[in-house]
Amino acid sequence: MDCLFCKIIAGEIPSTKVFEDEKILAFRDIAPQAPVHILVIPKEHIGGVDELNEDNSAVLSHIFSKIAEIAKQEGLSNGYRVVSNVGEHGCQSVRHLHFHILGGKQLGGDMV
Ligand code: DGP
Repeated sequence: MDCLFCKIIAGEIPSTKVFEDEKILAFRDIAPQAPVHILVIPKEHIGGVDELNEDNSAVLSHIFSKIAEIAKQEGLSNGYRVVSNVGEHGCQSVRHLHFHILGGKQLGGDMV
C-alpha cells in the first residue's frame, strides 16, 4: 500500500517523533500551522474517520488519552485544538487517520 504515514511508521520516511508505542505514533507536522503542531496516528492503516467502525475504533480511546499526555508534555496548559480532516471537502491530504494537535498560541475562533 502506498501510504505516506505507513512509510513514516515503518521508518522509511524520517519524522520527528514525539511519542511511540505498539499501537500509535505521534510526530511533528512537516508544515506546522501553530508553534506546536503534532500528528497522532494509529499504526494500523485506517483511511480516516470515515473508515472507523466497531471493529477498529478501540484505538481511539488510546489515541485520545495520549493526546492529553502529549499536550501536557508540550506545555499546552492554556488549551489547544484537536482536528481530523476527512475526505475532499474536509481537505484531508493524507489518507491515513490522523489527529492534529495544534497549540502554543491563541488560536482563531473560526473552525472553517
Ligand atoms: P491533512 O491535510 O489533514 O490530511 O494533514 C496531513 C498533514 O500531514 C499536513 O498537515 C502535512 C503533514 N505531512 C505531509 N507529509 C508529511 C511528511 O512527510 N512528514 C510529516 N512529518 N508531516 C507530513
